[in-house]
Amino acid sequence: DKLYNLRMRAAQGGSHEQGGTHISGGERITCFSNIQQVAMYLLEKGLTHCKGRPDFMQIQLESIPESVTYVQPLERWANVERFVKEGDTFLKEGKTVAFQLLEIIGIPKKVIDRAVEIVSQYSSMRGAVLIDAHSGKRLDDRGEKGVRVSRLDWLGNDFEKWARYYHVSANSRIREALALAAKVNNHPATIAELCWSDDPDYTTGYVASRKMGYQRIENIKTYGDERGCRIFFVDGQKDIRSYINYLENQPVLITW
Ligand code: PML
Repeated sequence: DKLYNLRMRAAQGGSHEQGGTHISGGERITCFSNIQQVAMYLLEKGLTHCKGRPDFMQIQLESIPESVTYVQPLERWANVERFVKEGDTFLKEGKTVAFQLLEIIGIPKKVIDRAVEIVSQYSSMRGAVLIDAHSGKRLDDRGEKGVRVSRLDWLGNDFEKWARYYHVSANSRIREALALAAKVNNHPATIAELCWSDDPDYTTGYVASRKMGYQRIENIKTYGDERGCRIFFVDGQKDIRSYINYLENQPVLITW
């Protein structure tokens, strides 16, 4: 059966191109008979974002001609609280925990500091910043826009099955974050991902990698802070153009 990608983006103060502030975005892959339902879901997501009312929204439908890649969710799933108790040296503030995890994965401290400094130059980023895991140099040339990971979703009810198995509440935020982390970390050029939300009310973020799975970190940012962060630490030896093409264009369905 033919598949379709639906993509939503919403902004305030004009469109993104006009310099408006990005407030919400979303991606889903669906079959033809579910397009309406998925479009409603994205419409609601864009309208009810806590950052405020959008005055620009775009929902785009496209058919997916390329063959789909099926990817498993990251193997390990943990709330770092559990990790903290096991390791017991990590009884620290969220960001410190995140940076220590990244160091364990193999990202040098100066690269982490440089990456966070690069992201904090922008007030509202839509996409991800790609950072060379060895040199700390930015590898994409997308400025404030960043690289937007697109064409991904869970297959059928697989997220609900996964959530039931792990006793995780089946909310859409975790659904989307896990799918994105699975797509991004499935590519061999990704070494690790660091993410926290631009939603001022949502202070949980994560560090994801093939090495350590998806590690959720509470209190990774201050309540009320509207600056999000999405950094991919990348093996700079790999072909970056084909990596970006994978992130933006390769359709991926997460199966469990
Ligand atoms: C976002 O929705 O903006 C990113 C949220 C990342 C954390 C999701 C989680 O609770 O595991």
